[in-house]
Amino acid sequence: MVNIKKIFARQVLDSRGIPTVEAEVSTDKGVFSAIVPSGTSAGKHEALELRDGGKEYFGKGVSKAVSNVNQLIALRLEGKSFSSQKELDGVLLGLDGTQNKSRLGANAVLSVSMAFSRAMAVEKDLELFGFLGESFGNKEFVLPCPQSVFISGGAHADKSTDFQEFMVMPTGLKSFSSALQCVAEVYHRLAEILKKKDLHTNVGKEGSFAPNLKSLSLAIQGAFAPRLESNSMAFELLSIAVEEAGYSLGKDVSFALDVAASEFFKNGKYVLETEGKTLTGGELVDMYGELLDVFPVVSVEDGFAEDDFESFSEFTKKFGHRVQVVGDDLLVTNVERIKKAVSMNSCNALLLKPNQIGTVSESLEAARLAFDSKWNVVVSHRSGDTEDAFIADLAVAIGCGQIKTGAPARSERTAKYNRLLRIEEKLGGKAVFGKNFFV
Ligand code: 2PG
Ligand code: MG
Repeated sequence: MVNIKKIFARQVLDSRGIPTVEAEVSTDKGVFSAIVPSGTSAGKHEALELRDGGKEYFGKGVSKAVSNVNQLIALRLEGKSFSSQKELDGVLLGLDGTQNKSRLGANAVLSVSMAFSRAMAVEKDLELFGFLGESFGNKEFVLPCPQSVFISGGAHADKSTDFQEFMVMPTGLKSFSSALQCVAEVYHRLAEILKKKDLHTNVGKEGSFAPNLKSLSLAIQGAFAPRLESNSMAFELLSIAVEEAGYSLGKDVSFALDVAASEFFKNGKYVLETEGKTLTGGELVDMYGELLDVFPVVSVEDGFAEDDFESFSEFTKKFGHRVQVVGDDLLVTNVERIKKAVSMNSCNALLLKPNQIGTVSESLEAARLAFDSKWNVVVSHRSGDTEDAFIADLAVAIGCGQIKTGAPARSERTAKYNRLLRIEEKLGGKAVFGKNFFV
């Protein structure tokens, strides 16, 4: 039982310099805080992130969400006792009373929900992952395999490629720490390769490189791919980096892709500006098929636009037996949309982002539904993230075996990796790595 003495929120900045909400829940055992992340290529079906509008911070301030915590939520929760996450979240949901958290703001609600998880964990003398695992009904903790983004494009990097994230997954490594070492070594090797080719090594929102690959990719012959254009060029560079760093491509290291295709879906077609192509959903399915034949891609996220369930289904039907098909903007961590995708066989994996839905309990419910549907789950950060490493514990707690949390660079990204190193240490010999991560 947690007795809430005080609730307080303030406006702080996320990693992009954009305001977000930090909440503190005070109990007899201390003060427990949490900070909410925020997306750039956010899905239109996500719960509402309440922003102030007006002049300050170009309309991006969150003072209304902060005062909703300090007034409405505090009034309702202070002096009350709660015995579970579900009970607390149920009260928050009742207080908001809308479908998409538009009264209080999902950012206001989630900040308190996450801070409460930390308070409950300490109350029960558990680590955060222990408490979340208990709430989820999971006893086997699993250290997740990173989906670490090395090259960014799309809305995350001024459209240097059409696809948004080219990621490395050290699927063949045996422990989290060795996987992280591999990720870091390949990342630095990639920087050297880019420099040699006179490409930029400045990093984008998630710590990944954002070279302009159009300049390199005039349909040249690659060492791996017969004909390279800007999007496949990114994988070509990753392949070279993996091998030069001394890892075996396809064995130690595989690739993952977040296309974020809603960003280039125009009038019913997919417009690949950097390649000068306009494709139908079916043609894009075939383009992914060609990439899968050449590169060891094991996961494709948001390959199609956020309401194009049909193209997702076509892709899953053709390639779902050999690749993880992940829904992010398509599903927005929302059980109703997951149910629809399950019934249409549109995906075989859920990208889990607590701020898309707004409470810890609903995030756990979404994960439960995905697992019950024999899907995989990937816990994910946002492009606007913070020093809060909550998702590291969440990934371990639900035992999904995968986490997407950016490059091994920039502190808001390494905060999660470093927390996972500490959890690995705490679990000692019991630390299972990367299980459950593939179809
Ligand atoms: C995504 C995320 C995280 P954003 O599309 O998966 O990489 O981006 O937070 O901008 O939605
Ligand atoms: Mg995505």
